[in-house]
Amino acid sequence: MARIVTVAAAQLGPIQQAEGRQSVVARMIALMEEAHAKGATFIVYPELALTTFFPRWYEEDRSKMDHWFEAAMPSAATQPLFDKARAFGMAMSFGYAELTPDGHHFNSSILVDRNGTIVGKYRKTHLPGHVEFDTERSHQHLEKRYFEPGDTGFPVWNFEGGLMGMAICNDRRWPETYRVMGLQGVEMVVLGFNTPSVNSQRGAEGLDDRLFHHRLSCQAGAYQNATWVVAVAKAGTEDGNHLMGGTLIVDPNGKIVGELDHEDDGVLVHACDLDDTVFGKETIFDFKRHRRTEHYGLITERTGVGAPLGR
Ligand code: CDT
Repeated sequence: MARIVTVAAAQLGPIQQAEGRQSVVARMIALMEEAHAKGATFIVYPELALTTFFPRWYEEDRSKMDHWFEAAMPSAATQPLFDKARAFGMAMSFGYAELTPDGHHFNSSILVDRNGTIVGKYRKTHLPGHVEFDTERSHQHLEKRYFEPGDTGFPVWNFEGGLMGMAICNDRRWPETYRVMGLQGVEMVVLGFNTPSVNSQRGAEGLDDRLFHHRLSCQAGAYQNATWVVAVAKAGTEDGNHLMGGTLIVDPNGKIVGELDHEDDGVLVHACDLDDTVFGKETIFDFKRHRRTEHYGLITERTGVGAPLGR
């Protein structure tokens, strides 16, 4: 029997620094209305959905960036989104900058059930970029300055009738992200991203390459773990800085079943059958039968290559 999750990947176009949370939440609600009209029961928004991608801006005094963070969730500004989701019976996931009561800063995302209850939280593990202002780069990417590495690991949740996991942006490039969830039987991974369309350290790596790496990562993660992957962009030009689009949904066979071709607010809806994960999980990626853990120790023992070889 089919286990269908009709998911809406809700891409956000650019959010300028001057745009307030209330305005962004109104845009998110408009996307939710469209998703509901198209039959979706689960909506996924991007990483840091409520604000501009602020880690591109350097600030000497880190505490001056706290206004980009949410000290409570739901907050006054996001409560209307939670209310609308509950009224529609719509489950949702979105990313935001989290400031904990004891002063920790995380790049987080949440799973919210159809009653508007937060049932899962994930904190980004693989923070890209750098800590200090880097004059060598064409633009800054200061996630390592403003966030701490997440402390959640990669849990999966019983959610919407299946096993659901979350990742955030750069996490999607790392096979470990999917495999840790795959080893818990994950059936759908949802993730948001803010990806500059040019590599700040290699200008020749532009939009085509960036989209290629994005698709490659999501498709490989999906196929090698027999899971759906829903990847949602914040896209377009934010205060002169371009973020690529490429919101897409990948099936457990690694094939892209839908992709947005613009950089504005928009939804991509697909009825995902979680039972499509079964064939891969019971055959070529039946981990229990085929994995050889005796040879994988380096994966957790070592972070990087030891001595540089061959040069
Ligand atoms: N937000 C985020 O993680 N962006 C990264 C850019 C990496 S370049 C320093 C990404 O992986 O898309």
